Parts: sequence; structure tokens; C-alpha cells
Amino acid sequence: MKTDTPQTVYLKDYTPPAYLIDHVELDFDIRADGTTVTSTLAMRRNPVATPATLVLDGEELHTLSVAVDGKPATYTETPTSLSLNDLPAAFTLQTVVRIQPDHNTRLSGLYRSTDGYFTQCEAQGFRRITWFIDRPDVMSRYTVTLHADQATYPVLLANGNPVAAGAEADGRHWATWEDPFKKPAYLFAVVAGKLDVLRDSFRTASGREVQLAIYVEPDKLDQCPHAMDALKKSMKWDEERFGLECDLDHYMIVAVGDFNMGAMENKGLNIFNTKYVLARSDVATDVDFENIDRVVAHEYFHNWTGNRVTCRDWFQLSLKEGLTVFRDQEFGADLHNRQTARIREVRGLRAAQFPEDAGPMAHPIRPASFVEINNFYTATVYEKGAEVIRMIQTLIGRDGFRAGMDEYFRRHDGQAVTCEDFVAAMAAASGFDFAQFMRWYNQPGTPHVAASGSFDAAAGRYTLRFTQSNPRASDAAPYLIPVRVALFDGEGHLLAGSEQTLQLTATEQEFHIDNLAAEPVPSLLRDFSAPVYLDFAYTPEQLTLLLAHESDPFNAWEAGQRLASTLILDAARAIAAGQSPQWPDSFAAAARRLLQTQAQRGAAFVAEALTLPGEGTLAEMMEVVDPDALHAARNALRRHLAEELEGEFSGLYAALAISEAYAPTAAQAGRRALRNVCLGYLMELDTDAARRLALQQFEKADNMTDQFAALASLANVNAELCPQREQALAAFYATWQDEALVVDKWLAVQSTSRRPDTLATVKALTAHPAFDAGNPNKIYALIRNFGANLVRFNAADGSGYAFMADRILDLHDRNPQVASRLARCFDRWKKFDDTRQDHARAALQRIRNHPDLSRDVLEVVTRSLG
Ligand code: 0A1
Ligand code: ZN
Repeated sequence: MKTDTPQTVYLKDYTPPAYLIDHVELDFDIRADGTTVTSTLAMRRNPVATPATLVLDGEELHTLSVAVDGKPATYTETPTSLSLNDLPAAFTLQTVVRIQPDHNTRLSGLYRSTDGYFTQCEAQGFRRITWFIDRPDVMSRYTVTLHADQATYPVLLANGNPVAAGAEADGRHWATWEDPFKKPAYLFAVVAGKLDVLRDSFRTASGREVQLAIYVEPDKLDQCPHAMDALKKSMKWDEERFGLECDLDHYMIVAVGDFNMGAMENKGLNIFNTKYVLARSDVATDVDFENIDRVVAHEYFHNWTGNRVTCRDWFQLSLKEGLTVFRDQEFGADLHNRQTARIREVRGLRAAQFPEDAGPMAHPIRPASFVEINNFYTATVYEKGAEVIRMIQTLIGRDGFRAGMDEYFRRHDGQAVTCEDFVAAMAAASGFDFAQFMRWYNQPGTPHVAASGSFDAAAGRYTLRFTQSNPRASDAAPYLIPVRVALFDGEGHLLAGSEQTLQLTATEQEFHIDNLAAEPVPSLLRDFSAPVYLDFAYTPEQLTLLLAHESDPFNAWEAGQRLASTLILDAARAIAAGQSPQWPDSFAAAARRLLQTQAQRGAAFVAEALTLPGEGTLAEMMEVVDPDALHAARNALRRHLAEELEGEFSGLYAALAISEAYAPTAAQAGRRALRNVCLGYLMELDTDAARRLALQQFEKADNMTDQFAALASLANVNAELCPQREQALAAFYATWQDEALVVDKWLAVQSTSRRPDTLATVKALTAHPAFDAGNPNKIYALIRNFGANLVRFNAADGSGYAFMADRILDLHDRNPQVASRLARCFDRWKKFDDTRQDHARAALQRIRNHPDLSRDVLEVVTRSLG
């Protein structure tokens, strides 16, 4: 165990900074043997804070000098702090440090990647560059000069505007950038590299011209146009929907292949994982194209929600992230397909956030404490945070929400604020009382809402009764939960006037609906109006009716998911008891009707409706998870559908072929999605004909969506001999071995495979030249995806757990953030049987007992064992 126990930081302990930094001047002298950073800070005492020692944050800095107002200063240094006393009210502090970006494997601070030097400063990477008060409520103006070898690093970038540049001795050059906006240090960025650039421009609504540039590794310019388009569309959308214009003269995006997360909203100089920039139809799937749209938009939207108005402290992370995810979701829905966007959001929430909220890392969207802030860039802060913002919009309407946003910027532009400030602006603009609603910010856990209905025929009155509870926190106070409802008659007609939003506020509550001729079928939580579990004792007939007739596509889809979940969970119990599963004819009949109505309902919707709930989501509904029985049951239902509907799947597969040229449009993507769902079902038949069809699609495909779908279905084949499988996997690698992002896909199809020998394959792949144990994308593709492979990771003999523990220990020092993300694969270990629990506990203890474990991994593992 590490000797110095990591400190827990509490929200309740917040105090304003004792000093402020008005201006920052930085000089980077970048050389092969290290970088020298000279920092000149214009500082003053914070008038609203209690006077105190000046304590600067730092990490892995080699201090060369410290001066106050030009004179060498007396200071106290620890590995993570530099303290000074007896300072005047205002002064200049100059520090000179040496850092080693070439050895920075954590990818936080300034680090080296293939094509040059890049930075990542959120949340606390800036302190790895220079001594600083590294907290978001210290906002400063920056002037930055970079010096580097001209031939090796021709591109020198920083936030803001280029002000001067020139050559210097020994083939070196320099460039100075000035950022006119004050910003917190986490939004700082520099880049020095050999990069190609795609340029464009955007004229804002008020007529300002913004220069746009996307920088990528050499020879990848043909993979940039989609991201550039996405950027321009985002800029326009934010003007139209929220009246928000770009405030910059230069908006730059730089793509880098080594990056811990998706992308970063540094002011005017976004740095992106290549995964969310590079795309061309033969290397990126429809889903990749759509993700790029959303991530480019997300980072751009942060320029207002995050940068212009930022977080007072890191507990407020959801202030910027929940809101910005909500904004990128809305943009994606407008750009692509609103129906299926919502379905996918909820699918994602159930797969990642609901388990998180029921596990050892559960936290409110605004956590009350943390050990390592990097562990709180979570599905809860991001995705549940976005659901909370969506509920605000549901409660006060779209216009009210827009007025609230206007009010938020009117009050807080240029400030570092809290979640309360945001909600107060919403309340002021709408008149709505959000006092009870604030519990969504402060309580963890997914609320359970149980509903029941009763009909009084004589009075024509239907009564809906709701109870809410929070199994995670039994002392949790009731939430304000908006529940959108509508009522349907026995033929599936929507009852006029029955659509409304009920507000649950108490633990138990009743609502009456009068003047009804017969007992209605209620459709509850339409459009997923709140992030809760909702129970209602629907009959299969009622669900079938809603699946066929509900006009809210989300709840139509939901009805199908409920039907499928019940069947699969019943089948898993049967399989565990040594019996065969039973499938009612009605399910295949409902699926057949869906296929027959795809032209009216849309191929994209039908593809979603025919995709069964995932194993992870179903596992949450089991008391004790039996991954083998669950896996067998879900696959058995897929096979049952394939057998019953083989003709329909084949027919539709042929009918949905697209003859026009590939375009990542919603219409084409929907057709491809449904066609590939058909292929997936046909592959369940385990016939040679299906495999040949898949191989044919693999070989003939003119786009990555179809090629990859065929490969993924072949990768699951578990026959002794499947020449098509081997052939496709080998051909794919041979073709794409030089395209890093496509190699990630090749690793992912193998680590997510259903095959029983998947662990052996994954282990072998860790020694393959395609794998790079220092690259986050490779680790996520091969190792983390394996951790999400429910049946293989949770193998009864504990081999999956032992493997994961080895990988975490291998990585924790080199890259704690990524290692900690791997450790999250263990989140649900207590939901399994005793034998599996014993193996998981042993693996977790082995990690925890490692001396000098990183704080990131230690926090996750300790909470998991606790
Ligand atoms: N703010 C970024 C995500 C991000 C967070 C942390 C990082 O390093 C620890 C990097 C990126 C976003 O929301 O896009
Ligand atoms: Zn974000």
C-alpha cells in the first residue's frame, strides 16, 4: 500500500482562492532532451478571500528558479507544491522549470505523440507544465511563445490569435499567440508538430469571419472534410437554436492518435482523439460519422457552456458536461434522426450509467467528494447530467429553457459558477420552483418508479398510482420526476387530450383521468422523460399494442424491449434449471409486423426495435447474474427469430441494398442498419449459406459500415472450422494495418466476440504488432472491450478477472487514467455468484496490495472492495 494515503476533497470545503492571476506569460523552449518553461504571472491578493500563504500546484516539475518582482525569492517546495510568504498585494512571480514531455506516458500535461508535442490540461494537467494555482475559478489572460526546431515542428499553435513569429539560430523558429479571453488553466493548450492542415471559414450571423483549421497527421487530409462540415453545421445550429455566436477569430482542431479521452474543448484550440476527426467512407462507419458530428459539436458548444461560463470547482463538472451533452444530443437529433437518437441515448444510459449508479462508484451528478477528479468524468456526470438538463426543458418547455439559457449568459458570462447558478437562471426565466428538483444534483442512484392503474367503469375514471423509491439510498428524499403519459384505447388509438406531463413529487401519488368509456392502455414515461426504472404490470398484449401503435417512437421501442426482456430473463431461468426456453408465437409475429412496416416506420427505427436489449442491461435486472444462462437465452431468442423469419430477413436483406453512392445520411444509414440487422439474424442460423453471404458482403462492400458489420458477425462464429471467418479477419488486417483506427476495429471485433476462446485470442493479440500497450485507443479496443464482454470477462474460473488485473497493474503507473478506466470493468462483481465473487475479490485485492498504486486506480479499487 502507498504510504501517503490519498486525500479526499470535499465540496463543502470550498473556499475562494487566496490569490488571483490576471495575466500569464509563458515561454516554451522545446528541445529533444526536455522543455524549459518560463512563466511570468501577474498576481494579486484576492480581495474576497482570507489572506493566506501562496500555494502553487505542480507535478513532476524540476524547478530552476523562482523570482518575485525580478528578485530571487524564498520558497518551500514539495513534490506537488511551491509555497511563498510575505508577498506584496500585487506582484510578478516568475518561475523557470524543466519538464520531460518525451517521458510523459500519462498523456496529461505536455506530452509527445508520433507527430509532435500536444497538451491535455483538464482537469489538472496544467500543473504538470508549470507552477500554478491550478483550479478553474482562477481565470487569466495568456500570452504564449513557443520555440522549436523548424523542420521537425513546423506548426506551432496556442490558444487565441497568432501575433508574431520568426526564425532563430540553429534552424529553430518561434511563434507568439495571445488569447484575448480570460480562461481557467484547464483550457490552456499548445501544439508543436508536423501536421497537415485543412482550412475553411465561417461567417457568423452578425457577419464576423471566423478562420477554421483542422490539423492532422501528414497524408490524412482526405479524412478531414466530414469533421469540417460538422464544425460549420454546429456553428450554425448554435446560432439558430440558442442565439450563440462564435466569439473567436481562429477556431482550430488538432487530431492526435494518443489521447486518453474523446476530445478537449481548449479555448480556440480543441485537441481531439483522431477517432473523432478522421473519417472517409471506406474507413469509418455510419456510427463513426455520427459520433464525429456529435463530438465536434460538443467541443464547439463548450465554447459557451464551459468556456465563456465555466465551473467554480470540479464538483460542478456536470454544469458544463451535462449541459453540453444535452446540446450535442439535440444537435445530433436535428441533424440525423430524432427518433433513433433518443433510443440510442437511452440504450447507452442503461448500458453504462444505470450500472454505474447501482455500483461502488455511484455518485450524484454533482459529487460531494472525490479522491481523484479524473475518476469523475463518468456516465453519471455526462449522460445522467444531460438527462437532468432535459428534464428541466421538459418541465419549463423549450421556450422557457431558451429564456433560461439567455438569462444564464446574461448573468454569468465570464464567470466560474455552480450548478445552483444555472438552475437559478432557469427558475428566474420561467418562474418554476426548482427547490425539490435540486435533489437530482445531490443524490445518487437510479430512482425506481412503480405504477399501477385501476379503472372505475361506473365513474369512467382511470386512476394512475405511482410510488417512487431509491434502492441505492433508502433515506433519499423524493425527487420531482416528470412523467410524460398518454392513453390508448384497445385498438391502439391515442385518446384525444390524454397526452400530459405528470409531476411526481411525493413517495406515493395518484392521478385521475375522467370521462373514459373503457379501461385505457397507459403509455408511461414517453420519450424517456426521466432517468428512472419504471415498473408497470403490462400484459404482453398491451405491450404488443404499444409496439404497433404508440406514436411516440421511444415508447413503441420500449414496449418491444420490455417484451424481449421478459422473454430472455424467463429463458435464462429455464436454461439455468436445465430446461429449454419457451417462445410465444406472438413475439415473432410482432417482429414480423415490424419488418413488414419498415417502409412506413423507417428502417432505422425497425433496426432499433429488432435489436434485443444488451446483456449488461439485462444483467441489471437479475438478482444474481448468471452470465452463461443469460448469454445462451439472448442468443436463443435471436436464433428463434431467425428461424421464424428467415424468409423476411432474406427478402429484406436483398430489398434494402443501396445502389447510389455511399453517403453518411440518416436515410442511407437507416437502411444499412436494418440490412445488417437482417444479416446478423441470418447468421444465427449457423448455415454455410449465411456465412458465404456475410463473406460476400465483406468482400464486395464499398464502405466500412457494411464491411465491418459482416466482419463482426463472422467474428462470432464458433464452428471448429469457419474458413470465411479466418479469411475475413486476415484480409481485414492485411488491408487496413496502416490505418490505426481501423486496426482498433479489428481488435474490437475479436475482443467482443462470443467465442469461448476469446480470452486466449485477446491475450495473443496483446503480443501482436497491431497492439500498442501505450496507446489508449488500442487498450480500449482490446482490453476494455473485453471487460465489457459479459460472458467472457465473467468466466466462472476467474480467468477474465486475473487477466484484467494483470493489465491494470501493467498500466497503472504508465497511464493511471486509462488503468483506472479498466478497473471500472469490475464495478458489478458483487452481482455474481459466490465463486465468481471470490475470484473477482482476489483480483481486486491483488491490485490494491500493489505498492505505490496510482491514486486513480486506488480510489476505484478501494471503493469496489469496500
Ligand atoms: N472536457 C472534455 C473531456 C475531457 C476530460 C478530461 C480529459 O482529460 C482527463 C480530456 C478530455 C469533453 O467533455 O469533451
Ligand atoms: Zn464535454
